[in-house]
Amino acid sequence: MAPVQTLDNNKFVETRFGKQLKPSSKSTTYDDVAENYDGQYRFAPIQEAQVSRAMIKRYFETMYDRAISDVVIVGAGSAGLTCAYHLASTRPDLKITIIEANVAPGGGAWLGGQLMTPMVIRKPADRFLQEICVPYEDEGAYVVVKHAALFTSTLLSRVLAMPNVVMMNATAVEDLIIHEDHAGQQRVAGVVTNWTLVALNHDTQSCMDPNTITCPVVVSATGHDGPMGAFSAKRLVSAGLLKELGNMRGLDMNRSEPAIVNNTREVAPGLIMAGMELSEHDGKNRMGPTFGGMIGSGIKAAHEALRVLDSVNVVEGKVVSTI
Ligand code: AHZ
Repeated sequence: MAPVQTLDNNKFVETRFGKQLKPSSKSTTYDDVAENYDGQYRFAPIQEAQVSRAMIKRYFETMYDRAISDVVIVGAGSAGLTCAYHLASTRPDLKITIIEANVAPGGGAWLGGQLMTPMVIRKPADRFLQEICVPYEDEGAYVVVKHAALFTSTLLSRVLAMPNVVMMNATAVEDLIIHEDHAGQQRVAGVVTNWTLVALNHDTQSCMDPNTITCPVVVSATGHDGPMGAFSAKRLVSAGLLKELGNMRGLDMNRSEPAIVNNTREVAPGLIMAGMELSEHDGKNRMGPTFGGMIGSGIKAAHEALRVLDSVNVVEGKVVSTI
């Protein structure tokens, strides 16, 4: 499948974590600038409008560009971020856009269980920790990262440093684009977005219309709880594409983790579901505070996305035929 548009490779440099943005070549010397901590620290001069335009230009150019993406990932928890990392590093040519409703990405992966800091990950998902260079203690069947935030902040920084990834946080997916495709099938063809603060206020203000991102594949990893948990699973039901929610079952670590990883799949044409959202869709057990299943599901979702992309022809973000 051809990417929607090619990325400008001249802007990037190869590092041990893959391609990263080159530092800007625009450097002006200001004589009166000084990094001096003896009371003489002096900044380069700036106009307020420069700051505004520096943000606005980049943000809205990015939005314009990503109105057509190759893959949209909904939710930047442990499953969504792992999917983004695997997908973006395997296919640096794909435009991957992450939409995260919260201001702070990371979902529930800033802590382990009952607000404690260590994070438990069952083998073989420890291989992913080695890949992204997160240290851990090996306890045999499982490993422990000293603080869940070490995992999440490392993963987040690796993902955001990749040139083909864009993340829009404080932005909610509040609906799915659903088209009839070339074969007459209902297909998820993108996402409907709004600022989260707007999405949370539809019952206090009259119609505040959303925006859209068109793409051939959506990966939904919105978790099972939180203000918008299991968003796409619930929308599939109300859109008539799923008869009813399976509803997440009680905690069983040994049943849950393999079930989530092995069932991560395209649940409706164009929509792959990953992480704990799948437990609500399928009626699978929860695992509580062990995160190997989220890593495995994120990687499986990336494989599924590539399988879908390789099986369709896409024009302007729309699937026009199968290969
Ligand atoms: O903010 C949500 C979170 O960061 C985001 N999200 C939810 N709805 C959204 C929407 N638009 C945009 N409509 C949305 N973003 O999705 C992210 C979900 O992260 P998570 O950590 O809640 O889910 P996960 O499946 O990646 O990880 C689940 C971790 C759990 S829960 C659990 C248990 O309860 O037993 N065990 C584990 C390991």
